[in-house]
Amino acid sequence: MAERTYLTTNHWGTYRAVVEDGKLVEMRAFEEDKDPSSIGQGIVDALNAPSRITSPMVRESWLRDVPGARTDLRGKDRFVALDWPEVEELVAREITRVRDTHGSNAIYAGSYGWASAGRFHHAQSQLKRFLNCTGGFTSSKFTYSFAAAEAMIPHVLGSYREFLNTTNSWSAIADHGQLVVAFGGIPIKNSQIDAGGMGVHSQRAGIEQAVAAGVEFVNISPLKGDVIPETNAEWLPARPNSDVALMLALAHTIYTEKLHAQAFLDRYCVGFERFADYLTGATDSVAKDADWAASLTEIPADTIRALARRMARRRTVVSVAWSLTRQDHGEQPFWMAITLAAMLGQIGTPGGGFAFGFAATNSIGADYPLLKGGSLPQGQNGVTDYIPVARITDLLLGAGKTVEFDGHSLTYPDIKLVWWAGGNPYHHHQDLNALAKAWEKPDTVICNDWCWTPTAKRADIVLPCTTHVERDDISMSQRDPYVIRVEQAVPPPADVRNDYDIFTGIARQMGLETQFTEGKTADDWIREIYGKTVFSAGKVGDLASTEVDQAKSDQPKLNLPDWEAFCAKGWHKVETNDPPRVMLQSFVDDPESNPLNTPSGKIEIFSETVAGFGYRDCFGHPAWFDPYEWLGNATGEGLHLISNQPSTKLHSQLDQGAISLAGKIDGREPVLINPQDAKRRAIAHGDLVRLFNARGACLAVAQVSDDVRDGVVQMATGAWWDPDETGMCRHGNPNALTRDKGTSDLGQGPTAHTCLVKIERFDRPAPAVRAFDPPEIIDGRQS
Ligand SMILES: Nc1nc2c(c(=O)[nH]1)N[C@H]1C(S)=C(S)[C@@H](COP(=O)(O)OP(=O)(O)OC[C@H]3O[C@@H](n4cnc5c(=O)[nH]c(N)nc54)[C@H](O)[C@@H]3O)O[C@H]1N2
Ligand SMILES: Nc1nc2c(c(=O)[nH]1)N[C@H]1C(S)=C(S)[C@@H](COP(=O)(O)OP(=O)(O)OC[C@H]3O[C@@H](n4cnc5c(=O)[nH]c(N)nc54)[C@H](O)[C@@H]3O)O[C@H]1N2
Ligand SMILES: [Mo]
Repeated sequence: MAERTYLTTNHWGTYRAVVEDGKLVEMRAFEEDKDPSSIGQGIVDALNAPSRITSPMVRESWLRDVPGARTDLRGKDRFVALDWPEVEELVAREITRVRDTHGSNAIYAGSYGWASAGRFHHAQSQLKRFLNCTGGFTSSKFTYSFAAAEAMIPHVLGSYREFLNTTNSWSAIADHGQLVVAFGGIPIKNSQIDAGGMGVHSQRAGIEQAVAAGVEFVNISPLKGDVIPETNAEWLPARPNSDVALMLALAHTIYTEKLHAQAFLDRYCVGFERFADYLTGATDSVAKDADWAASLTEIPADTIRALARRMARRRTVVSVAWSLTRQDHGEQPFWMAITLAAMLGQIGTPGGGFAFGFAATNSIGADYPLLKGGSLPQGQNGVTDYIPVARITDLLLGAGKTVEFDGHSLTYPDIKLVWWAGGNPYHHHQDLNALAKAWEKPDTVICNDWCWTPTAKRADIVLPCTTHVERDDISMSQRDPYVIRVEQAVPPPADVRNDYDIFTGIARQMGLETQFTEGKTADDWIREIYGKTVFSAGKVGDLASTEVDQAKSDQPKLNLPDWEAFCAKGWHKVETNDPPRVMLQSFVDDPESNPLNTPSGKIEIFSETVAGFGYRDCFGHPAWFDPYEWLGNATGEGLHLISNQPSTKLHSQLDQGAISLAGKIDGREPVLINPQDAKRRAIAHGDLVRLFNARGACLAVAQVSDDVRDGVVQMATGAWWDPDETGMCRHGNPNALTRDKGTSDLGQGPTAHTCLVKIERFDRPAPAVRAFDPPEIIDGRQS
């Protein structure tokens, strides 16, 4: 059979898409990638499954009546398949109506989500550029990944992103480090992916390099499997959400035994004394010592003291997983980790200091130079209203309501139109039953996607787009050495379009085509984006945005091939011979000449700015706050639910594909439960169970295992939400159970990892899973 291969990349890696007789049959690992992820295979059978959306659609009541009609039928109504010109006209008319009657801020298009990895066909960039041409939209700030840190850490270090991208590398830890204390582990499952795609998977080799060099690991997590077995890590199964108590106790031992680096604190930090008064209990009569923490964390006091001494004696990295920010008071763990590392005095040394999120993506811990990729310009947003990203339900219900956020008061606009392209809020948001109620509020919901996700099913207008294997693009990640020329492998279904073409068509209806396209084709834009990448790489090649930053930057120049040479080979690997960079080294070498971008120019262990906000849930220094629900206040049969990232997919993407389906049991999500907890509830391995709390319920299949500590159950995110009439998800989406509350007035981040549930055997007949069924569709096409 005639076989052809095409190079393609998405978040989970680079592959040779194998096409036989015009059909995608396999995703073969890119020959450079020695540790490829199987996630990419999921596209093969998903591509043209019944869950594929093959033409534009409008919800029946919306079409028959007016915008806003029977919004309670979203997700239940039939859809009418229409021709593109008719749908373009409907959309153009609706945007114009909402803008002219209510103002552009009545359009919410934060449109949070991971979409696909190509630099040009990036759904959010396309949507935002388009809406900016129409007058703008209410946007969102920060990410679900670590919103609390995005708000908090700039007050402490002057920037967050900079320190995310310059995390100590595994090679530096292998050469100089001795101990990695990993709060939330170093979960290899998560390193399969990267935001902009990647050429090769390097995380496992990095960890193994450190292991081979004799570096020791401590895994502080409810899950034993949060580190690879090769690390031989000591497992401290602390109670979920108790990390700050543990860090405080480590700090207390280090301080009271005078193991702390006073000279470092004096020269590079401000406010340690005020923090120390809290630590010792001088301010609140509670010494945050190992005995105090032992009851909160369920880690013995002697173990805590021994670990503190070991940390002070060794070259130690204090590593914090991003998950620690996605919990109540998620501002505190990173701040406290920085404080602890400052007390050890090893910040700015290779193999010491702190690290945010090893293995959270492939590139964190890699040594490569930072590549600043070009992107599609989004233009100017005429609307200044925004929300902290996870306040979507609150926004839809709360027109005119005022909320606190990082020292500001924000007033919610009245949203009439919601537009999502490249995200799945019915996967990512907490308390989905509450979201579904709020979702009835806007007049119109528009969704661009390629498959019938729960969000697409709950839209009024569905605009079907191409997938990453159906279009040309280029792909690159900031800390990955590969730039990939993505080739279209197969044609899309006849009535499916690139997001760019979808927006071009609507822009044409509104007389805005030239403004949107600037007269350029997709190919023109892709080439232009590559050109910008070549330019910025040659000029400086890093994150530096101003001339001053660029002049100061120690980043080497990177030379990329010209467009023709790049396309001829299909990919390019950026190489430099520079030694590994060390986070904060220039600051530590010369803090006067290289101050941090904080008010004091130093690390702010006490922040006058934050103290000045006067928040009751975030003080001027890191502190312990009881989470709103956790094992510390659980009554009766309450268990802590960890809904972490799935190993078989990226969020909800490709949940309908073979790789994700193979990880399910009888088509449902597995839930990990400890033998003791299972026995107490007469639950056996493989039983169908119901998880429930006051917010909702879902089904799952019990997997009894010692790899999860007692009192905790673990269920990955990403199963497409499939509620029955009572709101119980038949498929196993944990966001049926999680609470929708902000981390604090400072960050307002999501708090999925703070959640108590009960669990029982489900002895009724098992209901069929309908998650991947398309809605009922009637054909309204003229042609
Ligand atoms: N309980 C719980 N919930 C969580 C988390 C947790 O730990 N626990 N984690 C949170 C985190 S960190 C995140 S980042 C979020 C992730 O949440 P999301 O980013 O919203 O999840 P995805 O499933 O990646 O959604 C991307 C959507 O884009 C679509 N798509 C892909 N390519 C294209 C394209 O080219 N064009 C268009 N128009 N659409 C496209 C996909 O089909 C998919 O529906 O989830 C959050 N939710
Ligand atoms: N395969 C795959 N990889 C992914 C993703 C995916 O969907 N699939 N998503 C990507 C995205 S968008 C993000 S933001 C990152 C997220 O990266 P992380 O935030 O690191 O991801 P999680 O898997 O939610 O959490 C990591 C581990 O933290 C532990 N944990 C949870 N709560 C606590 C706690 O209170 N204390 C302690 N000590 N440990 C705790 C859990 O056991 C969990 O396995 O992953 C990325 N990588
Ligand atoms: Mo994320």
